[in-house]
Amino acid sequence: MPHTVVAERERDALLGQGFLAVPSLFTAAEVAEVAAELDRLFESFPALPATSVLDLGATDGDFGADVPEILYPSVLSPALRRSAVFRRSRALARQVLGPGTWFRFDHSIRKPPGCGFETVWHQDRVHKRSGLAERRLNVWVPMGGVGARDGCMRYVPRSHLGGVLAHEEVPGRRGALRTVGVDESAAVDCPLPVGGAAMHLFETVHSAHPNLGEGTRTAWILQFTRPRAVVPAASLAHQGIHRWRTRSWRSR
Ligand SMILES: O=C(O)CCC(=O)C(=O)O
Repeated sequence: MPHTVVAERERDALLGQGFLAVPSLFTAAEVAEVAAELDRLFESFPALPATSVLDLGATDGDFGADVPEILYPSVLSPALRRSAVFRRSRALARQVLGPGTWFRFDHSIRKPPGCGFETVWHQDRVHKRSGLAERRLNVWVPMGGVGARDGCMRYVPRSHLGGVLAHEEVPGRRGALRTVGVDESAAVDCPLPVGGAAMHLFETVHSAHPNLGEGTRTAWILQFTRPRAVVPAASLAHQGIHRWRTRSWRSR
């Protein structure tokens, strides 16, 4: 595993701006291996355990038809955890956040062709209930090339420096909390070719475009944490609970 995954100046840019897009972290074959696992899981979406699935679309939409999301796909499909994409993402997170950085969580969000739902502006930290000090990094890996038309990520530069901002519920959208008053004119789109990844910190204000393109947009999102404690008890407990809840599905 490479010790240095991105150049030091890229690391500095990520820490300074709160996000970074890297066009070539993985080979197309490495991404294809992950895409095949995620496709297999999305094909089984209606049969997945209830604790493993969400839909980020309309509250009155058909569940799973708008913006299906799978929680902890790497628990449902352990091959993902062994993939080169996982291993290099973890090495990258350790390079950025430092030694003692652990895998926290993964999920996958799919936007079918013509999906008109943006992922609303938010800070990931707003979803963390405990106020424990820790740093987190998300590595967002698209399964194909993406631009603004087909659902790439977008970020507000330096928005990680202003603390946790006010968020509001979004009428008609499932589970969405939106940052209040985002200045979209300051936002930066991060289009990526296949093999690229976009990264952001826990406090960075971000969103993803709707997918108005012809292809399906699927992203695998890996989150890493550097907790203050040597052993990240909360991360391990969270993963353990999810393993327990999905045990019957995995043993089929
Ligand atoms: O893939 C998306 O639509 C949004 C991803 C996201 O919000 C995240 O990685 O934190």
